[in-house]
Order: sequence, then C-alpha cells, then structure tokens
Amino acid sequence: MKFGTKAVHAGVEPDAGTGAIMTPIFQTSTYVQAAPGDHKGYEYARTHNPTRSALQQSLAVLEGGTEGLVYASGMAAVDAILKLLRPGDEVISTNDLYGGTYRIFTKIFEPFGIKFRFIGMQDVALLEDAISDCTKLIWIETPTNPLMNIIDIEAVTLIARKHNILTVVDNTFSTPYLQTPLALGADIVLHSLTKYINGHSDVVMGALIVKDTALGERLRFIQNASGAIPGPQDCFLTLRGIKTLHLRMKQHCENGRKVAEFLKAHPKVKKVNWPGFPEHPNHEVAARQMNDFGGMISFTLHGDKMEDALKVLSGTHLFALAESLGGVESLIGHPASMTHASIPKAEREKVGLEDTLIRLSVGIEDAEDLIEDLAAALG
Ligand code: P1T
Repeated sequence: MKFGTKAVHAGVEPDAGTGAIMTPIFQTSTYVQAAPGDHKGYEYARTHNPTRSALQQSLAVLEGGTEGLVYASGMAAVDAILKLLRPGDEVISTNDLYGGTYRIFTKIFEPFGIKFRFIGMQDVALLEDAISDCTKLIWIETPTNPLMNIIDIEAVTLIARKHNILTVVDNTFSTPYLQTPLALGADIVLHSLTKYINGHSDVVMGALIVKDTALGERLRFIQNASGAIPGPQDCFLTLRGIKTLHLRMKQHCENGRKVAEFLKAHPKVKKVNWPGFPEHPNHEVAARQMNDFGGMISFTLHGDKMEDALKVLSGTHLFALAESLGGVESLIGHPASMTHASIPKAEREKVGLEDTLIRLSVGIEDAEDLIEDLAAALG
C-alpha cells in the first residue's frame, strides 16, 4: 500500500458498535467488568483507550514498526526512552538538537547518573571514538533543529549494532513521508506529534514507534507506570491530521524549496541552511535517505547584527513569530532566545548556532505570498 492510502486508512476501522466511519472519542477513564478480570480488553484508560490505540496503530504502520506509543508531549516521549537507562549508562547525542531535549538530558537525567556526550554526528567517523562500554543509546535528530545538519542514519545504525547499542531517531522534522528510520536500522523513532504529524497547531503530543516487540513491551510498561498519556480528544485530532499528512508535506516541501531559493538569492542573506541545496555539506546523504527536503529552513544575514535579525523576526506578517513548527501556517522563530535558550550560549556557539540565526517553518500557504512577506521584512 502506498503512503497516502496508509495515511488515510491505517489504524482506523469503522466503529464496531455503531458503524461510525471515524474512530469515536472514547472520553472515559474506566471500563465496566462483568466479573473481576472479565472485560473487553479495556480496564483503565491510563493503560488503554480505543481512540489512542487507533492513533498508535496508524503511526506504527506509517513508520513501518510493529508498535506505536503516544504521549502527552514530545518531551514525555523523550522522558520514556531515557527511563530505559540506569545510572552509569551513557548516551551519545548529536550536538545540534532541540533545546528541550538538551535540557532534559543535562538537567533531569544527568543528576540521576546518566552521562551525555554531544558530538557532530554528520561526521560518522567521530562516533566510533566516542563509544565506550557504558554507551547504551545513540540519539539522532536529522535534519537537526535548528541548523538543518543531516546525519547518515544507516551509517550510524551499522556502528550502533556492532556495539549492541540502541539508536533513537527523532523524526519530527521529516515525518515518515520523508524518511523511515526503522527501515534504515534504527530501533526507536521519536516524534513530537505537535508538529507536522498533527499539523494544525492545536495539539501537544509525542510518540515512539519500534519494530522490536520486546522493546515495545518495556516502553509500554514505562508508559503505563509513568502515565504521561494524552487524552482521547487530542488523539482524535491527530488522527484527523494524519489523513492529510502526505498532501501537507508535499506542499511544505514545494514551498520550502521556493522560500530557500528566494533567501539564497537575496543580497542581505549570508547563509541558508536547507538540505535540498547541492552545496549543503550532507546533501548527498539527504538525497539518499529522504524523499524530499522538507519545509524547515534556517538562515543568517550579512553583518550578523542582532538588530537586523530582530527587524526581520518582528517584520513579517504571514510568518507568525512563535515557537513550534510543522503547522499549516508559516512560523518564524529566534532559536537563541526561544527554542534553544536552555542550551548555554557557549555550547550553542561551539556548534555554530549564532544569536543572529533565524528559523522558518514554511507552511502550506501560497508561496508567492510567503516570499512577498519575507521580501518586505528583509527590505
Ligand atoms: O514540544 P513537544 O511536543 O514536547 O516536543 C519536543 C520536541 C522534540 N523533538 C524535536 C525535534 C522538537 O523540535 C521538539 C519541540 N520543538 C519545538 C517546540 C520547536 O519550536 O523547535
């Protein structure tokens, strides 16, 4: 079955009781039992909810996994993975990643005795040297947030498997429309569903998808024990969003290309980070592992003056100045003071995340209007 058909149908069956074509919102906390233990597969809604099950199944099919698990936020999904670890374990992570992920690593789990090493994984050769006997997880974002670096998923998972290490790929920026990390050897795919998968900026939610059933069971135990589950209404909204994922992503990619090319040609723009450009340092890897290049772009201006960047950030009208990404509407953001403020300035600068960097989430509006908006703000 092709992607668009899966997006519309996977996980969703007409309701057995009524024939409702859309999965109902099962707004219930518990389920009646005929006798202790005699129930219909549902006991308590922290453990199971039919609306949530439909969403989990849909995500498992789209990512090519056997099991999907959804959470109250992307960060709750990150938290669930880290609870697989024990004191003394080590994680090797890409050094350019979402600020909230860096924060939970260093501020929440490091004090519990888990070590985090951050390396530029776009050069896979560095990975072998960073691995120790204690390394249990390798953590990848690709494209990275916000510098749009590309990491070769297959090359990383080959090394990880040799050392018996699990690989996590945060697939938030790509979605399974653009790349399916499980097929490239990854063990866990992570999503902030808040972004492209829901796509309408009206839900905060996260997900994990795995193909190994034993790993799925460990994560399901943590999901139930820790309890960071989403409500059924949010699951319903995300299921609805998924039905148009392929159409939205196609438009995000088309508009992303037009906006990236406009920025590259603009005399005030110094550097545009977008993996679709042949001169992007890992364009060849992106072209191999992705179906297209997405709608996320970051850029800097000549002169690197803060006041110039601020003028652009507050000068757009269609691009709304806001955290988040991946919705149908275009957003503009300032990573240094917004999404990545929890990474110390010195660490940000080490990886080239300058205070003047501007990030765009290009929406699905008409590209000409978006370009006109940016042209006016840059002018
Ligand atoms: O916001 P939440 O649903 O909890 O997801 C966290 C998260 C995880 N992974 C990546 C790659 C992310 O980008 C995020 C959230 N990011 C933003 C809010 C942002 O504007 O970058």
